[in-house]
Amino acid sequence: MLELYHFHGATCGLKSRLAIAEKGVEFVDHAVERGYLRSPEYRKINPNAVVPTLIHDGDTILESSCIINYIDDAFDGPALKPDNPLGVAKVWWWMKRADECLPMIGTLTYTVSMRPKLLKLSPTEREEHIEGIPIAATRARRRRIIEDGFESSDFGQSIEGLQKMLNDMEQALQKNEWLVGDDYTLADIAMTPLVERLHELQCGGMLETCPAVADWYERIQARPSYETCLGPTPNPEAAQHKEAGLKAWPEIKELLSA
Ligand SMILES: N[C@@H](CCC(=O)N[C@@H](CS)C(=O)NCC(=O)O)C(=O)O
Repeated sequence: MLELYHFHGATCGLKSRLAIAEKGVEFVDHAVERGYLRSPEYRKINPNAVVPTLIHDGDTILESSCIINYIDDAFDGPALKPDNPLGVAKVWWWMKRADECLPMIGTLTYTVSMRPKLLKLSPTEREEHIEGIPIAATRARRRRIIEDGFESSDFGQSIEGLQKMLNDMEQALQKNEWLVGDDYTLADIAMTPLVERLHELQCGGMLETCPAVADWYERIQARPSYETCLGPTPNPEAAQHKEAGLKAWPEIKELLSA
């Protein structure tokens, strides 16, 4: 039995669900609430209190890149990696890149959309929220985001890093239809939720200089896996992201042109 723990609105959760949908694998969908991630019950299976968590016949697999690679290797269905070592290395390069960019998209999401809610908590509740984050680096970053908002050094660095990510994608997609050649691979899956979140946060303007990425994103949206994952269960935080993103865009645009 294959089981996936995720929450709707989690970028890494979407990554795993896209891989499952592309392979056409049956799974038990444990869509949980964010709050559940910190429960002792969940922390027994994922001590980092994050999603995704994949459980296959009782074995637990953590980390979204390891999860999508495992799904590709363990199940029948279309291959999501090339059949040659160089192609596989290129796919891993993008998966590593997606992992590096995740804290940046998290910083953007929290600064723009989640921070206003967190600032409404009482000082004790806010402290509980921060101290409840098991990973020290994430905890420290969350504290800076809440305290300094758009002024945090994390924010500027993340915008710069995400624009660099889009520029790298643009270079690859000027040459090929998909990130690694002519076939859709795990590289495309890994990058999809990051570009999806930029759109949710109304940062589509960042793609103005990246026409090939914009075209790629249209091809991504036309795939049945996109509809399977986001059609019936769109991100419940999408409206909040949109409203907050529209307000934040002038600030982001200024940072980009600095
Ligand atoms: N490196 C981990 C990162 C996992 C991660 O940070 N997941 C986020 C969602 S994308 C999460 O669960 N955050 C908990 C929260 O927002 O409370 C992976 O790739 O699986």
